Amino acid sequence: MKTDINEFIADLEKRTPGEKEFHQAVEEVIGSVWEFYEKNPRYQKAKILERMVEPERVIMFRVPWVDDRGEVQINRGYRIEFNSALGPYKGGLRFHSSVTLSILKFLGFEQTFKNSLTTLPMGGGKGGSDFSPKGKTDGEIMRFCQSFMTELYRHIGPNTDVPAGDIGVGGREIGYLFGQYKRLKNEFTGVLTGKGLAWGGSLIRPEATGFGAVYFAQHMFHRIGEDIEGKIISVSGFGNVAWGAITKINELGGKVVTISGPDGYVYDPEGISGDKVDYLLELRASNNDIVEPYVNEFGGQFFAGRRPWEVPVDLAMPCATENEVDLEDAKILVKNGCKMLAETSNMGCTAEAVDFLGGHIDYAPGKAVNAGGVAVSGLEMSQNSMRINWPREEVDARLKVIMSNIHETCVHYGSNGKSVDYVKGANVGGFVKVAEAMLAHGIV
Ligand code: 2IT
Repeated sequence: MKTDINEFIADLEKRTPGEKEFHQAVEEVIGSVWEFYEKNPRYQKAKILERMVEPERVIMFRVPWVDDRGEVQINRGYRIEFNSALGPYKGGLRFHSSVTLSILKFLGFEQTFKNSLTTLPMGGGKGGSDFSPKGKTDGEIMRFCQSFMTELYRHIGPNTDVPAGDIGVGGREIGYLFGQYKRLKNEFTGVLTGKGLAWGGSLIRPEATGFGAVYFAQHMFHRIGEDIEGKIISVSGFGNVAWGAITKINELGGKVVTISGPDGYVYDPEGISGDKVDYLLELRASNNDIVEPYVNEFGGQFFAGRRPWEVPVDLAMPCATENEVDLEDAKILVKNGCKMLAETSNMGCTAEAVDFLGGHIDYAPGKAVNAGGVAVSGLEMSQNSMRINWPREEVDARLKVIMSNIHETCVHYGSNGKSVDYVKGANVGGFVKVAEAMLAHGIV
């Protein structure tokens, strides 16, 4: 039995050399739940934590496809089936050149606790490929998706593993993946979420991650007697998640002054609202992965190669990718009067940034803040099982209740009287249910 947190981490690092993002994600969770774990000999005896950091199954495969010039391309495909204690493996697929086993293991690990927080019956999984849709034609993306699914289809199913989108995988990719699955299996089932509305998708799924994150941030403000209305907010990214968050912030009377891409960030002091929000969809559809064209359309300033955290705001919402806020960024945010950071990307802050922010302002981690996305995926699964479609209001009402419950769970497990440790609250809250289910299932 591991007696000490450092020994546990050292052992993990020895068994998974080089997987630094995975180690970072595990360390954060273990740091929060260790005290709880030590007080529960039942968990220790069953080696719950030791089992939790080992994925139930890792699938890696070759994805060959032919580009428009007739040249053969090879990518690597993955599906990490991390934990099925609470339901079928559930989590997105990421198509991006930065994808590695370590990144997908960190995401699958986080997903297990996030899905637990939603209260819906979903286990944790994640997958994807080092394929980058940037600059690819529609035909190339389709052929890649078909080749990817030609291997993946044998490992997934509506009661086994239900993938969805993530970075680089949106409605178009889910369509091609679904089409190939249906063809290979001769089955029309809810095997993927994020589907089109005409073929089994759920209303609000595209908006859900961003909407849910803003509902969560609104609860954070309400807890300290404030409101999103009138607040100045910085957002990073310009994809689906940023778009959903910006839409909801405008609805609630906040003002978003930044977006960003791999090329730099845009500062628009007038606020990103109205047509400017619709334009984000155009930018995304162009497949170029740059935000600079925004200033040619609407004005504002573009800062090449920089991140938006140097702009003074009340609330920061990282909506792009992991480790996009480092210690320096965190210090500048706090120095400029930022009151709150609602992490909307998965592990958006480095470990050092999390430590610093936690000591100065309200910081809530991605697995709580962004859980609205997978929550509405869970609602899509329910609708598919019942073979009905709920109206928009019904899905949105359920999303609101789920986000409110997640906030309450964080407060329940993370409150120390006056302030709330959202990291501890989310990690312990997510952990307890998974641990109890694993105990009930025996040594499997
Ligand atoms: O990180 C995430 O929670 C997602 N990419 C969504 C996963 C899902 O199954 O909807």
